[in-house]
Amino acid sequence: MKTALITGITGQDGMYLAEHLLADGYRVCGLIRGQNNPKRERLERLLPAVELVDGDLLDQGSLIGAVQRVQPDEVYNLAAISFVPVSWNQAELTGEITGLGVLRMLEAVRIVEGVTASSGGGGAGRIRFYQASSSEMFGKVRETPQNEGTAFYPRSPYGVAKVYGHYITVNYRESYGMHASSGILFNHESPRRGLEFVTRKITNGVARIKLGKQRELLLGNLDARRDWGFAGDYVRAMHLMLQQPEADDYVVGTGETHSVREFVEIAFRHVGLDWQEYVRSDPRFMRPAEVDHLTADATKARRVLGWAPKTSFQQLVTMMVDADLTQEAAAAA
Ligand code: NDP
Ligand code: GDR
Repeated sequence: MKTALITGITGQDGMYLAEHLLADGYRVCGLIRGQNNPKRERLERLLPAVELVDGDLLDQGSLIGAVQRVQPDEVYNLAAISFVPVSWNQAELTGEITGLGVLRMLEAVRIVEGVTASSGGGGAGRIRFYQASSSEMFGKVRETPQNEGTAFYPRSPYGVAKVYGHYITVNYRESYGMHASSGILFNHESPRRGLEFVTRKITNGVARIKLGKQRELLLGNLDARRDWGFAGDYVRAMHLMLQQPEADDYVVGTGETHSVREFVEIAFRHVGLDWQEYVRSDPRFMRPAEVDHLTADATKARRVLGWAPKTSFQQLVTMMVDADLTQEAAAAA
């Protein structure tokens, strides 16, 4: 039986990945932070098979202790400050967690395995490492679509921190021969997405408007375009990366791009409403520097990993609206 350690276990991807690995027969351990994390109880209820281990990406000793205790075969580093607007208000903290946190996780693996530079180059160490890199690294895109060779041009402190995380992962692979892979994932969503992200904000807003609990939906830039997929599909790609003989970098996305406006239209239409009657523009949700347009070229992931998304854009939007309708109706009862 293989053992996986997942950081960011309480987040959207952490939960889908844990489910995927448990179904595959893994022992799954999750790093959880804080003395009274409100998400602990929910996680224990939904995924009782996951073993929780205390630790924080800001605390090197706790990460070494976690890797020592768990003795994982695979480490998935999903923890981060992941909401882009927060990164302008808390730029230093974002650098510490989303950027330097990756170094601390890599160091924890390296120290526990006793890997040194002189032992590198030949596939040193047993533990395989996954870094959750992001299409936000492409930012103001240098070419369309974006692949593993596309130059980075991040547009937020979050994107800059992710570029550090990506390159330090590549560097540990090259310096120490570690099996460390970087998944450059494009936006992926689900009914478990946090309410602050635009997709879930829209689907939750649509459900609440339909049920008469909310009158309008305030949004920022409707023209931004993203390559949106379903999170449940994307965690399969993470796992496949760590099953390859060699570590590498992979772009993961659908190759289709849609505007926020299109997402809004489909979501409102699904419940029989005209979005123009409810959506208002609010400058509070505009960003100091925007990422206008992202499209993935996931040819390498398809060819090497045999990975392909199973959920269409339309299915994703309607799945999320339906889930929010059910949840909001139950909350009202
Ligand atoms: P979420 O925001 O849902 O989850 C983030 C997780 O990080 C939470 O479990 C959170 O724990 C944890 N975390 C935050 N700070 C710390 C810390 N100091 N120590 C330990 N844990 C911490 O993100 P997603 O699941 O959506 O994304 C997972 C990863 O993938 C992130 O790194 C994100 O940046 C990246 N990514 C996501 C994409 C997407 O579209 N979803 C696309 C590309 C990359 P807590 O509950 O305690 O706050
Ligand atoms: P993003 O996701 O920044 O791409 O990062 P988000 O859903 O926050 O924004 C997507 C686009 O929608 C526009 N937008 C709004 N966004 C929010 N949150 N709220 C609004 O009201 C709103 N109106 C318009 C934004 O300007 C933006 O262009 C996500 C995160 O999961 C990152 O962690 C991850 O790395 C990237 O996806 C890939």
